[in-house]
Amino acid sequence: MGNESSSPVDEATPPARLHGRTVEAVAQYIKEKEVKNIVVMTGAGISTSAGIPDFRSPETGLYANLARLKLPYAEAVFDISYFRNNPYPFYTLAHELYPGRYRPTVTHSFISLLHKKGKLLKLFTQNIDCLEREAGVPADKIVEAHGSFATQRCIECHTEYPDDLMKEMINKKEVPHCIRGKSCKGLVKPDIVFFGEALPESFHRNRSLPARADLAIIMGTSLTVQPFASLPSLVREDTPRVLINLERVGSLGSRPDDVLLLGDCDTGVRKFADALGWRDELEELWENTNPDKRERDRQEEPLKTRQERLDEEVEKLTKDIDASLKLSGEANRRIKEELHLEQQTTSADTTNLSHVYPHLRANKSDKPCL
Ligand code: CNA
Repeated sequence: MGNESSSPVDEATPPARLHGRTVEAVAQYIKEKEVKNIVVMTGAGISTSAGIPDFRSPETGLYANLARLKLPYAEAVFDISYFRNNPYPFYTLAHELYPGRYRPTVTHSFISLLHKKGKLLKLFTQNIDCLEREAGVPADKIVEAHGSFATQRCIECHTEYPDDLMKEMINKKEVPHCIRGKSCKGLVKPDIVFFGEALPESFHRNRSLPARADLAIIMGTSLTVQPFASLPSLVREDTPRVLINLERVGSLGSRPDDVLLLGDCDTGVRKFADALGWRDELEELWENTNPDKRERDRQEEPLKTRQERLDEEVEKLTKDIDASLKLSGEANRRIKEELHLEQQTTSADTTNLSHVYPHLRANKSDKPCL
């Protein structure tokens, strides 16, 4: 399986599962077969439109722009041996890549929508930017194959380093050291997998999932970093695979049910959503990640709450008044009855209440009773 041919499938070969090698045919397959187990595999290309450069795109990629960090070779920025001697280039980059500075792309929202629709089996991402979480994909649906900025620890004694301190250090562009003090002065590094480090245990634990998928979607990756790059080949031969990427990569396009959507991811997922009839939902979900909208919602919320509180207050007061009017009506009735009784009894009767409620006697309508 891992060594499949990468030459494109003959155009004349008909697909086995799909009605055609188009995104519309994939949408039809999802609906007709009620597909629920979609595995998504992603890389840096899904975050480039958020403003985070990928590694390998010529001119715009990170590797093409690392000259300012004066590295001996571009990959050194993520090399653990190099980091031990010189952590500054990594921390310069970390300052730029740190989560919280970027908005998820519509492609991240598309993955989130797959989850909302109950169709996402697992997302395997090589990205460290945490934008999938930001877009609403739950952590238990994500395998961060190359780790992420979510946690960090000392590279010597592995003591965890607090999140708030890390954020502070990255913002100040300072290099954090182990919090154990004199006993360990090790460098602290986010739990991002560097070259020369093992992949997280969750990657290995979930590695069998592509074989269980009934559809695989591969987006924004050059599929050059192993072992991640071999994941698409673990998808069963008769399971459709969709590639949404600027270029053809890996063995995608070599099987009869491979569909290639070559171009940018955001355009690709919009086309996919159109074919599925999910476009409005997708745009709405993405709009919810817009910080301007979040800010507007935040500003409107207290106003709404104030208005709601006012409405509730008015409603409560109305009920109280109604209740007390009803009560006083009943009380008045009782009093009137007692006063009426009083009239009929002798003035020496000790049960008479006219001395207690003199105002009732003054009441015009009550006059006949007096
Ligand atoms: P890569 O090797 O840089 O490849 C990116 C791929 O995406 C290429 O094939 C590009 O043609 C393609 N691409 C770029 N922009 C778009 C776009 N808008 N639409 C469609 N396709 C596009 O990146 P990989 O993820 O394959 O390499 C694995 C590395 C990259 C992992 O170790 C990551 O940690 C690392 N990385 C992550 C981030 C991030 O978290 N956002 C950023 C940069 C690098």
